[in-house]
Amino acid sequence: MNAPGSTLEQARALVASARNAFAGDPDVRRQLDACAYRLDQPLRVALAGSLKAGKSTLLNALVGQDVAPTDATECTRVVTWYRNGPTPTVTAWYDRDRSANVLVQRREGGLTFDLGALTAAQVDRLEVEWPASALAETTVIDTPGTSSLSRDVSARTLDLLTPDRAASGADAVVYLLRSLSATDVAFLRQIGSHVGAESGPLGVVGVVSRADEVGAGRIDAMLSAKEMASRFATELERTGLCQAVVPVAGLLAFAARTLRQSEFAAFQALAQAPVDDLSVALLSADRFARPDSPLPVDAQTRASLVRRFGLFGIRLAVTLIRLGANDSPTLAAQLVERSGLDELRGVIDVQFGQRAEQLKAHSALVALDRVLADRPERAAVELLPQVGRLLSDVHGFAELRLLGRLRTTPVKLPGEESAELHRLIGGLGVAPHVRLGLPESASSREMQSEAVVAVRKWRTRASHPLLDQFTAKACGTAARSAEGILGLLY
Ligand SMILES: Nc1nc2c(ncn2[C@@H]2O[C@H](COP(=O)(O)OP(=O)(O)O)[C@@H](O)[C@H]2O)c(=O)[nH]1
Ligand SMILES: [Mg+2]
Repeated sequence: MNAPGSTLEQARALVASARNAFAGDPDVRRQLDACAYRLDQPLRVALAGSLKAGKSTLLNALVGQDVAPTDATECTRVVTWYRNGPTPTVTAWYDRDRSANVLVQRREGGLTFDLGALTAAQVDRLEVEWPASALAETTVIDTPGTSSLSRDVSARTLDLLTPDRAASGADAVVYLLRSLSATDVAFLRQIGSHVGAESGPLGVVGVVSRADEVGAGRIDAMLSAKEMASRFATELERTGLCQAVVPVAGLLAFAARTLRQSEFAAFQALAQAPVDDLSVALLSADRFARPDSPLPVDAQTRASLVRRFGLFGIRLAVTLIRLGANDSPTLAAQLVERSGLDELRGVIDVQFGQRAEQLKAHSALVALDRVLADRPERAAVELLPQVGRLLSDVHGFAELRLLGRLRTTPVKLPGEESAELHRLIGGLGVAPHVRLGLPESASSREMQSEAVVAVRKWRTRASHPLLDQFTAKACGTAARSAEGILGLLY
C-alpha cells in the first residue's frame, strides 16, 4: 500500500510530466496548471441541494460566523467560494478574468454582498476570503442550488459540480435535502457520476436539512428527522448515492454557536414563566412575537429569538435550562449537539477530512485523465495509462469505492464480520487503532499483532471458494488494508 502522502506525490509527478510535455501549448498548459494548483490547495467541499434547502445557513453554522448571505437575494444566485484569508474580502469574477471588489453589508438578520453595477447573471463566481479556522483546511463552495424551476441557477451549480469534459470543481459534496424527491435523486446521480468519475461517488454526504421543521417544531423534531434520515439513508444506500445521511438543524446550530448572553438570560426568564403561557405562545412564530404577550421577555427580543432559533430551538433551549443547563456556554454546547452539527462535522471528518489528500489526488488525476484523453500527442499516449494505473492501484481509492458500494451491496458475511470489514477499510476513520477496533492507548506491538491476525483472517476469507465475487473482492480489499496498517507500523 502507498504510504500516506505518496499518492499526492505521485499525482504531482504525473501532472509535472504533463506540464513539461505540453509547455508549448498554452491551452492545455492552462488546464494542467489548474490540476497542479489544485493539489496544493485545501480540500474543496461543495454544498449542494435545492433552493432554500438551508445551504448558506449550514455554511454559517459550520464556520461559526455570519459569512454567507442567506435567503434569495441577488448574490445568492452565484456560486461562491469561501477560503481562509487574513481579512474579510469579497471579489466578484466576471468576463472570465475581470474582477471587482464587492461590498459586504451587515443588517440585523444577516449580511448581503452588494454586487454594485454587476448583475448575478454577469458574475462567474464570488470569492470570499475570511479569517476563520474552519476554512483553513477546507474551502467551502456555496452553490445557488438545483431547481427544476430555475434552469439558469441549476446550470451554474451543475457547471461547477459536473462540467462537460472536465473534472468536478469540488472534491467532495454535502448534499442537502428536505424530502427525497425524484429531482434530488437525479441530481445526486449526476453529481455522483462526476465526483468519483466512472468509479462512483467517492465523497458525497447527505444532510436532511432544516430538521427542526420535520416535526412541526415539536421537541421531538430531531427524533422524527433522525427517522427520516434513516429512511432516506436506506433509499440512498440502495442507489449508492451518499455515504451517510445526517439530520441537521442548521439555523439552530448557527444561533447556538453564536449564542449571546442576553439571549441566554431571555431563555432563563422564559423557563420560569408559567408553562401554559409559554406553550400557547409557542403555537406559532407570530403568536410568540406578539406585543401583548404575558411572557416576561420584551417583544423585540422575542421576535429576534424566533428568527434566530426557530420555535423548536426556543422550546429546546427552555427545556434544557429546566433540565439544568445553567450557563450560556453549557446551553450553547447542548444546543449545538442536539442540532446535529457535531455529528455532521464528525461524518465530514471521517469521510472527507481524514482522506483529504486522497480525495484531492483523485480529483486531480481524474482532471488529468480528461485533459489527456483525446490528445494524439505521444506524451499524452504515454502518460494516460500511468494515470489510469495510479487511479486503479491506489489502495485508498479502492477503500473509498468499496465504502461507497457497501452501502448498496451488502457483503455476504455475518453481521459482526461485515462491521469489522467496514471498520478495517476506514469506514469509521483511518487511524490504525480505529481500523483495528483497539483503544487509542493501544501500543504498536498490540496493533501489530492484531493487524497480523487481520491480514491472515481476511486473506483466508478472500480465498474462500464459496464466496460470491463481490464479497471475495471486499475481503481482499480488507486484507490489503490490514497489510497497509502493518506497513505503517513496522
Ligand atoms: N427552521 C429552519 N429554517 C432554516 C434552517 N436552515 C435555513 N432555514 C431558513 O430557510 C431559508 C433558506 O435558507 P438558506 O440558507 O438561504 O437556503 P439556501 O438557498 O439553500 O442557501 C432561510 O429563511 C433560513 O432562515 C433550519 O435549520 N431551520
Ligand atoms: Mg444560499
